[in-house]
Amino acid sequence: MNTLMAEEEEDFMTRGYMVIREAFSAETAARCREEIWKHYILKGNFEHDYTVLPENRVPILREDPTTWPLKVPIGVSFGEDEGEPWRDVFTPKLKTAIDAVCGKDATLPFGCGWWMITFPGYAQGPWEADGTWHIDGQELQRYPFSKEVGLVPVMFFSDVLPNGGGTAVAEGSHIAIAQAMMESGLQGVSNKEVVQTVLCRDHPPFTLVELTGKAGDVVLVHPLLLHARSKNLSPINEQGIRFMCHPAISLKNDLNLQHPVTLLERSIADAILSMDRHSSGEEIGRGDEEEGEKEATGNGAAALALQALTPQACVMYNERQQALLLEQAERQQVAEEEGRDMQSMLGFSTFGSKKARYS
Ligand SMILES: O=C(O)CCC(=O)C(=O)O
Repeated sequence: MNTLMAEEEEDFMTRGYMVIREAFSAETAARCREEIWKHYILKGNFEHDYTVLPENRVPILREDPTTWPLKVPIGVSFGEDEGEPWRDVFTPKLKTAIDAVCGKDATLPFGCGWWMITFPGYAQGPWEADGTWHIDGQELQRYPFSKEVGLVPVMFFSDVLPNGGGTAVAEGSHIAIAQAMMESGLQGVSNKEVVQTVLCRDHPPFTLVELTGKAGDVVLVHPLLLHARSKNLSPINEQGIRFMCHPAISLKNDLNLQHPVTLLERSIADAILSMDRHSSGEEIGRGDEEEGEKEATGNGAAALALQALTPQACVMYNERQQALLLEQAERQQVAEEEGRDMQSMLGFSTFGSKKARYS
C-alpha cells in the first residue's frame, strides 16, 4: 500500500529527499538527548582524537559554553530493542514511510547511530557546508543496484533552525551519482571516485539546501544524494546545540532496476534512463513541442545497459563485493597485527562497520 503523498514522492524522485514531520515525538527526542548528555558528552565518552576540544578545557560542562567543543562524534547505535527511550523513536509513522520508499519489509533493522553533535560558538558566517561532500557507504565498489545503503534517515533530536548546522544536501545530485555509477557498469566504482567524478563534471550547479526541522522530524535522504555537515551558526546557548544522527539503512536484497517497483528503484532507474533522453541527438520533441520537453527512446544506450543488470549479473558482482570485504578485513587484521595505521593504508577512516567517516 502506498502511503506517501504525490508531493513526497516527487520530492524524493527529483530533490533526493522527503521530510517526515513529527516522525517521533519531541518528548522522545528530549529523553534521547538526555541520554546522550549523561552517558556520552558529560562522561567524555566519545572519540576525543576526532574532536576539536578547547585546549585545557575538558571535561565538557553543560552549563559552561566555554568548555564546549566544536563537535562530538558518537559511534554508538541505539536500536529499537535498546529499550526506553530509544524504542519510542521507531514509530509506525517512521516505519511506514521507510517501507513506502524501500518496499514492505525490504530493510534490515537499523538504529539511531552515527551521531555528530555540533556546538555553536566556533563557525563564522556565512552558512555553508563544513564537512566533506559524500554519499554514505563503505569504501567498496558501488553499483546502482547496491543494497548496502538503501536509505539515509537524517534524524532530528533537537530543533535545528536555519544556519543551525542542519545537514547540507546537494539537491538532485542523486541523479548525477546514479548516472556516474551506471557508467562504471558492472565494474563498479568506489564511493570516493564516483563523488569526485560528479563534483568535477560540468553539471549545472546543484542547489545547496540546509535540512532544518524540529526535534522528532526525520528526513529520508536518497542513498545516492551528496551531503555534508554544515556550519552551526546558532547563538551560544543549549538550544543551539545540534543533536542529529545519520544511520544508513541496508536493504535485504539488491534493487531490481530492470523492473523497478519501489520508489527507490524507480528513482534510480529513472535517473539512468534520463541519460538517453539527454544524450546528444536522442532528444525527441524538438520543433513542434514545447521547449525542453523530452521523451525516453526506450532503446538508448542507458536503457540497454539497464537491461544488462540481470539478477544473475548482480549476484556475480555481489560475490566480488564479498571477496573485497573479506580482503579488506584480512588487510586490516594484518595491519593490526603489525601495529600499522589502517587509515593510512586505506586512505580513509572507518567509523563503525557500515559507514566511512567523513566529517
Ligand atoms: O553531520 C552531518 O550533518 C552530516 C553527517 C553525515 O554526513 C554522515 O553521517 O554521513
